[in-house]
Amino acid sequence: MRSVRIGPVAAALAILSLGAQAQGTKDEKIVAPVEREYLGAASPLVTEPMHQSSNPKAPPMTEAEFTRARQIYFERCAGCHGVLRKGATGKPLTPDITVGKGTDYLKVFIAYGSPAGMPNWLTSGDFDEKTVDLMARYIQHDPPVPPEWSLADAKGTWKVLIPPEARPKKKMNNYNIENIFSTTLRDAGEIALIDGDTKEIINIVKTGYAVHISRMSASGRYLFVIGRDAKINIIDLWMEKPDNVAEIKVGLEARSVDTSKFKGYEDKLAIAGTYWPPQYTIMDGSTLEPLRIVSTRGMVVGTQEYHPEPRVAAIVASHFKPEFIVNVKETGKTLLVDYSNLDSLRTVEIGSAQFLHDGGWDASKRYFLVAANNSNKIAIIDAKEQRLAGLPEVGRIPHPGRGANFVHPKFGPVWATSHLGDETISLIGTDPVKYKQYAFKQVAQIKAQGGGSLFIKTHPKSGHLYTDTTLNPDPKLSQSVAVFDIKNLDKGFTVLPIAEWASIKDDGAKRVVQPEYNKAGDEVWFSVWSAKDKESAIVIVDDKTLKLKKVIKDPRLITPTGHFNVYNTQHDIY
Ligand code: DHE
Repeated sequence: MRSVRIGPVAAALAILSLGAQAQGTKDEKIVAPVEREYLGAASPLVTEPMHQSSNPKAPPMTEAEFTRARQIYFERCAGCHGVLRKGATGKPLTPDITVGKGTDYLKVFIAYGSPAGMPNWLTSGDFDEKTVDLMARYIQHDPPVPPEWSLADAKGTWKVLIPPEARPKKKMNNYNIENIFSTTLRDAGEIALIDGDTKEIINIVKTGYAVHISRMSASGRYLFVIGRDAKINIIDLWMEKPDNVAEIKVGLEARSVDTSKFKGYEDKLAIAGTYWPPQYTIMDGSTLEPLRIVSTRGMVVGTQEYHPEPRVAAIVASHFKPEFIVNVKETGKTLLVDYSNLDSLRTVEIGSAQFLHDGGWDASKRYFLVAANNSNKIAIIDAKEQRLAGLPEVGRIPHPGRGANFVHPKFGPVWATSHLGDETISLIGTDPVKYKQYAFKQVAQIKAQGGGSLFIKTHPKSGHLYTDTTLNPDPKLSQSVAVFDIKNLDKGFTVLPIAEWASIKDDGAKRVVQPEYNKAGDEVWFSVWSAKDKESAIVIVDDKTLKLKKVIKDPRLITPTGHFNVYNTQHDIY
């Protein structure tokens, strides 16, 4: 193990304090690397110019050192500690806290990490001693603030490539549009449109940097894609060869997009939430013209303390009212934004728990269930009565994607989530009429393969429930999935060796991620995700027999991760 040079008193103090944290459970030691890997993606803010303001109480830094440290911070640290270092899933690192601790003390934490999740940057080999020292000094200076993003900024990036009047008046291709898949090609900044019937690639479309999710318009014609750099593209599936028709950048960093689905508003509006600046933007649904920007800065649920950068996580469109359901991570609030009058915007604010992340509808599409991931809870929003229906405790770091809905023989309709931090699947009852005693409670926990799970999925026509273990440190688990028979959940699971079935020759990570059904609900697609210079693949499983049906390989399939079937995404079927 390499050592880091620090003063003896500070070292003793720091190690004492680390010792106290080291009593974390065995579980925590497994969770830390899994979570770190998940949160560790470089922020697009890395390349944004920012002003250096020096704190006279902090150790000096040259401009070159500050620039280098800032770059490392946004590549490695911002995902957990926040852009302004006010703390998110990681601890706050503002000068009022860090200056008092001093450089030597901070160096120990950076070098050796903590069982609560702080990586051991020196001993892992990621940082050398000089970098540890650089970062310990950097975090004692005032955090540089990235620029804001106004309507004028958004308009400056807005391009209508094909105006609505020049677009097809009817479908101009022979594709079975409802069974097209949009697959994220994460590190290529592209999506692959794949024909679900023939398994052929229809088009590879350029999108934003490290593209994140795809969503469908209510009519099923327009596909919306958002990149981590907050660039949105609309793809028109009616074109002879479906392609981009409009694009815009709604900020500097983002993850979520959706479109209006309430009767009378189909395809009319789109919305995107940003991580930076912390706000959401409502746009025209066919051109992406930005219409309204609303900040999410405000008070945290419970403590009612001000938070300067509450990031926007999952957004869904309500089926009950002309509303977008906007989940704000750090404040732990869900905003029901009425889009029927953008000049007089009405919002219902529902507080639940901190770090809202991802989620989906129950089968009736009345209740939206969203993971408050670092609170180990699921917030259940009643979209009809605009209130919190429940906030059950689940396993460690729930991560449902959109979750999975099925009818349990005893508990009736349930919604399920898997977890990043443990091997369980939690079932939550969702029928308050016929199964009142189980509604909005965790009614069962099933054991699956292991922690590090990202997504779980089923389909109304399927008798199976699939869950991945993408981020499990054991390659056997990260390269396979577990399948349960819904009628016999107690009987355990079958393991499908998805990566092995892909027959990839090289030594890539081959992480298996995100089960997604085809429209008929009789096939399940998985990505086999390796680094961008290694071979990846898509593996399709026959849902009835659980046998391999098809492997799609193509040099253009670079880092495939999420995939979205048009019909299932359009109708929120999962
Ligand atoms: Fe995601 C959904 C944020 C890392 C694949 N991801 C989401 C959503 C959010 C989010 C807020 C919900 C969007 C919605 O429903 O409107 N994701 C983040 C992060 O902040 C995080 C942890 C770190 C980062 O730097 O981005 C992160 N996500 C990842 C990955 O590493 C994944 C596995 C691979 C990738 O492509 O980047 C990944 N996230 C996905 C996918 C969904 C998603 C496939 C959509 C799931 C669905 O079924 O709808």
